[in-house]
Amino acid sequence: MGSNNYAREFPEKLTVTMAARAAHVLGLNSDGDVVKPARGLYPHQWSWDTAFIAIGLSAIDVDLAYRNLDALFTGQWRNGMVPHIVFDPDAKGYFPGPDRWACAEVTADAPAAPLTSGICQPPVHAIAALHCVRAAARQSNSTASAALRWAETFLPKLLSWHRFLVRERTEPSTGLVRIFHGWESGMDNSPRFDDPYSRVCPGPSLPPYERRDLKYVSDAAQRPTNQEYDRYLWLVEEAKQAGYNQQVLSQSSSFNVGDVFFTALFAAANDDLAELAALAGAPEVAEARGYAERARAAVAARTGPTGLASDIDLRTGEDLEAGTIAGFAPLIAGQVEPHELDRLVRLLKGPCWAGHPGLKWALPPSTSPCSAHFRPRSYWRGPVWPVTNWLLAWALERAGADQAAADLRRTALEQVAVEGGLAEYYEPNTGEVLGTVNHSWTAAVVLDWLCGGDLPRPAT
Ligand code: 2M8
Repeated sequence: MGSNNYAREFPEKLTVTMAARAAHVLGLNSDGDVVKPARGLYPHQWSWDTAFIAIGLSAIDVDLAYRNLDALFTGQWRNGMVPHIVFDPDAKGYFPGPDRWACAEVTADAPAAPLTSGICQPPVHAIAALHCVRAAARQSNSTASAALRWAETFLPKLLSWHRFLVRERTEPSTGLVRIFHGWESGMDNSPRFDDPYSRVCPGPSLPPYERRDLKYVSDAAQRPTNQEYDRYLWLVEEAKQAGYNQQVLSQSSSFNVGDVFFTALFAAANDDLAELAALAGAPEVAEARGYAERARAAVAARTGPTGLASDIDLRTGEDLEAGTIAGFAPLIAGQVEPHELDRLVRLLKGPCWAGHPGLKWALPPSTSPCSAHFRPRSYWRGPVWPVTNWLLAWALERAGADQAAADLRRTALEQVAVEGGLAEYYEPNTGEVLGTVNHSWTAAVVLDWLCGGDLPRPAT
């Protein structure tokens, strides 16, 4: 079992070439120790990207993995929030940059340095931290003890982040983590959010702006539309207006969604936080387990008769059923019953997902090809993302569905090997590389698949 088995199934030369290339891309996207998502398009440090980057780095340089996580958390807010972007003062060219967010001017919760954005992203950092500690434990006795020392320093930061999500973001009646911006989901323009976004109405006071992202992709159709960008920027204005106060935003934000995928990742991250706390001999094991159970229950309550879960628009109470990959939240949340696991695996491999006859590779697109919302070239509306393949394969393996996990990883690696590039996302019907071609989280998951170690199975 384990992700490094995969390398044994690939021709050695190809494995070495791909691993070297992945490591090269991480180097290419680094400024000093900090690995950014991509030169040009994403020149700052992103929150959940950093966690995946650390997972990849842990296979080759675990200290560098810790340094990336630590660097991200230098931007942690006083209320515990880990912002979705920590800005590099020397990197220009990304919009919206720190001036537009104006966080430190608007709230004392935000640090004055480094400057950050004012929203967050899925909390996968505890998953990354545990992954790094396990990688270090396999390497040598001295890396194992260094890992525990690092975990002791990182644990309070993780706890403060998770407590923020419980205190400030957990919606009491559903138990779901609420998000105030589609960017917080990480799946920016997913059709999951079309209905809530239709109720975001940019006013005349929206300051003018110039998009920078379109300079870095060959075809604007691969990115969100201008109308979507107006809404994204309007929500930034609303958040500033609320002084980034989470309680105010929960009343005032015109985008307020209970996000099942975010909540599922929060459940999984709390399981891993509990394990990290246990390893470090810290007293917060039960606290993290409690958060995990509550988040898992919230996802379960949103799971319909198909076995897939749906988000809820907390402004209107509307169920948001859009046939997206976020529906697999119950698999991500963990501890699924065997019959539910069977059903989820069948769905994932079935004709509306990885088994759809039109697909070039048997990999789940970000939106089901059976959905009316499926757009194969448009960002989170249809393309295949290696990073979501990693999450699903990881969750399958954790649930004991080893064969399904191995199939998903093998196909995902074949896609990257054959189509070329370490692309941000791939066109599902043709395999064409889309977005940026040297994307760090793609490189990171490839490195983990090829060089990462066995995952110890939790005791059942
Ligand atoms: C994408 O999002 C950013 C905004 O945060 C953008 O489009 O400018 C998403 O894919 C997000 O999930 C990812 O973290 C980020 C950097 O890779 O890019």
